[in-house]
Amino acid sequence: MQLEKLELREIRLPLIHPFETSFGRTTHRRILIIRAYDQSGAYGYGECTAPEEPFFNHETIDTAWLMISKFVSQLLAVAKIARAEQVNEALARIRGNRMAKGGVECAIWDLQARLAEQPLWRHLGGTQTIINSGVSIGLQPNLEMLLDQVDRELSAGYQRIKIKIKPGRDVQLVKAIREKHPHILLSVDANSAYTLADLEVLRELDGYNLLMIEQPLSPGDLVDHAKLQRVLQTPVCLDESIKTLNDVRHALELGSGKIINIKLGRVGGHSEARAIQAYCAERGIAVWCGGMLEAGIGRAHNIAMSTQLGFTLPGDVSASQRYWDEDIIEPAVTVSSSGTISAPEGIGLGYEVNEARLEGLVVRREMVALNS
Ligand code: OSB
Ligand code: MG
Repeated sequence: MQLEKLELREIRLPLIHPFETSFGRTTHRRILIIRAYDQSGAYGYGECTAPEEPFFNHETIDTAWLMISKFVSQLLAVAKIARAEQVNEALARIRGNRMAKGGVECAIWDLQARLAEQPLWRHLGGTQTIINSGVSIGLQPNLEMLLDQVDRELSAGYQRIKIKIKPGRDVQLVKAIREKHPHILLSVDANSAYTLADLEVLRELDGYNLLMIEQPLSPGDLVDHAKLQRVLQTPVCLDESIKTLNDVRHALELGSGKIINIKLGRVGGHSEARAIQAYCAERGIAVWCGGMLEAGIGRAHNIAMSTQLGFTLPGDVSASQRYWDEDIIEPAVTVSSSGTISAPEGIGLGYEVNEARLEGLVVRREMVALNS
């Protein structure tokens, strides 16, 4: 592989339903699509998961665009990358900005899989051809709408329900769902909205047989998460806190949680994600694949990643039709009535990118040369 250029395109895609978390509400996605070209003319696709605003972590689509066009491109040009496995290391000098780096890294993995004429998931060493799927339900306008949404997702077959919570909208939601559905796999995600001052509420949640409590405290608070985990039966799952394999090692050594949510963008791409799942698998720590409201390209990368053996819990990767009127890939991602997604057999991502549809959504573009 000899990289030639990166094509950056921003598309705008309205969500079918607004998605609300403790940190904000999203109605329209602005998504950065990256295409990495080889000298031969072959290319691979990546989707940067940096959101519109810096409320999940520090990154946004605009900071990612700048990082890629100015710094990622420079380091890639100097490194003369021959293999996707080298990208993570070549970009290590850029601090943080993992969603920016990850979008590019994923595009280069897709390119390499296509050059090898293999499905990306096989190329990455994945072995699970059936992926277990759950849903993440945002904060709803009222309890009735939440309960209806839970019913709809369960009838569709999803294996696990996760709901968003925030202070003042937590225990009563969980209690109402548990009364209707005593035995389903149910979890909550706080997106860092609590502190140890909220211990009483978190202890109350502990009484509802939850599969996990995801990211209750601030991203940097591994010590406080450890204090919390010591007094809870329910496993704490870390999302925002995990940016690297080293973060996972620190968290597990401290006892900050028992489950790890892996997001490709947040950890900077497939190499780091793969290393994290291998590290956790060796230690019997369950991992699952998180989501960032991805369009089809990001969704397909999440599916490829989820075929790795360590992904034992149902993830947040669900059907395209829960998000979009029409996805940018064909076929759209679908979920079976038993809540599973099948790993696709086509080469690369295994889904066709609908270039005509994608081009129709583009609002900004830039070509970045990689040969210095
Ligand atoms: O914390 O997992 C999260 C969406 C945006 C930002 C953060 C999160 C989420 C989700 C949705 O929970 C997952 C999805 O459906 O893509
Ligand atoms: Mg989360």
